[in-house]
Amino acid sequence: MIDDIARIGASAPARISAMASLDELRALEAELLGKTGELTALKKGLGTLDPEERKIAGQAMNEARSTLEALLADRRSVLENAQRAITLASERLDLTEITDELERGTVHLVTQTWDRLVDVFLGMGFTVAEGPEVETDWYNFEALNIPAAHPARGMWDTLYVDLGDPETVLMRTHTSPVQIRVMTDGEPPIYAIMPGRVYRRDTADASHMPVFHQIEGLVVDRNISFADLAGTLEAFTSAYFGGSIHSRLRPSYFPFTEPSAEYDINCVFCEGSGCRTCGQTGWLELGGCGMVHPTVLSNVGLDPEEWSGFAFGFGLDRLALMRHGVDDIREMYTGDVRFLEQFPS
Ligand code: 2NL
Repeated sequence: MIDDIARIGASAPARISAMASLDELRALEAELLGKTGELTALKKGLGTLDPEERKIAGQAMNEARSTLEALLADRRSVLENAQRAITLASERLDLTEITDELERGTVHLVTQTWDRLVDVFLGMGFTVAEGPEVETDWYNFEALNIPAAHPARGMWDTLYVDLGDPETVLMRTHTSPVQIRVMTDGEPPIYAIMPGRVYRRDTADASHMPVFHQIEGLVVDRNISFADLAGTLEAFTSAYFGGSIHSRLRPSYFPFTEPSAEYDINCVFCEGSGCRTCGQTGWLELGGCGMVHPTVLSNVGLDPEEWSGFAFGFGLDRLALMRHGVDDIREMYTGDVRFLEQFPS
C-alpha cells in the first residue's frame, strides 16, 4: 500500500501541471481525491492492515493528500489567472478610440432661442430673473388682479397640484408670478426679463402644448409711459429680427395691464406683402403688453402715484417656430434628431 501511495504521489505533479483548463483540473482532482478516487480506494483497504502498518500507511496517505491538495491549488490559481487575462483581453474597450467622424449633438432650438433673447435684453440693460414652476394662487392669479370669480380666469386652463386646500397650489400658467416676486422682494427701478417654462391644461396639437415657454419683461420706474413700452418693443424687434422688421401695438385686454395691447411684428417671411404664414396681413402676432395695472402695483406694496411701469409677454416656442418657419409646436418636444439637427448651434 505504501508503494501505491508513493506511486500516486510521484506521478501527481506531472499529471496536475499537464491540465490545461479548470474543467480538466476539476476532473483530475476527482480522480485523485474524490469519493471514487484513487486515494479514497486505497483508504478503504486500511482496515485490512495490522495496527502498526495501518498507522504508517494512514500517515503516508494524509501527507499525500495534503501534497496533492497544495499542488492542485497552485495549478488552479495559475489557470484562473490565465482565464482572467483572456476575459479581460476579450472585454477590453478602448475609450480613446475615435471612429471616422464624431457625431455631435446641438443645443435644442428652445434653448438657442432662450439664449438669444436673453442676449438681446442684456444688451438693452435688462437683468434676468427666474422663479418656481409650482406656484400659489396668489402669485399666479390674485396678485395679478385675477380673483377667483373673475371671468378672465378662463383665459388660463390651469393644472392644479394636489397640495393644501383645493386649487391653491398650481403649475404656473405664465411667468408673471416671477414678476410679482421681483416687485415684492426688490425695489424699483426694475428692468428685468423672466424666461421660463409654463403649464396649461391643454391637449397637444399643432399650436398648443401643455408645457411650453414664455418670456416676459417688466419695467417699473418713475415716469414710465406707454411711449417707453412702444420704444422698448421696437428696439427689441429690430435687435432680434433685424433692422427691416418693425413692431406695432393694437388695443387689447389683460386684467393685469391698463391699457393693454397686442404686439405684432412685420411678417418675417414676406416682409409685409402678405403670405400664407401671416394670413395675407403682413403682420405676425407675437404677444401682449401694457402698462402695469395700479391694482397690481398696490398688491406688491408699490404706490401707483409714485411708480409706473410696463410689462410684456410672448411665447418663446412660438417665436422660434416663426423664425424658422416650423408649422407644428410638437416638433419642439418630440426630440426627433432629424428635426433637431436642422438647427446646428
Ligand atoms: C401674452 C401676454 C402679457 C404681461 C404679460 C404682466 C406681468 C405683471 C404685471 C403686468 Cl407682474 N403684466 N405681464 C402683461 C401683458 C401681457 O403676456 O400674450 N403672453 C404670451
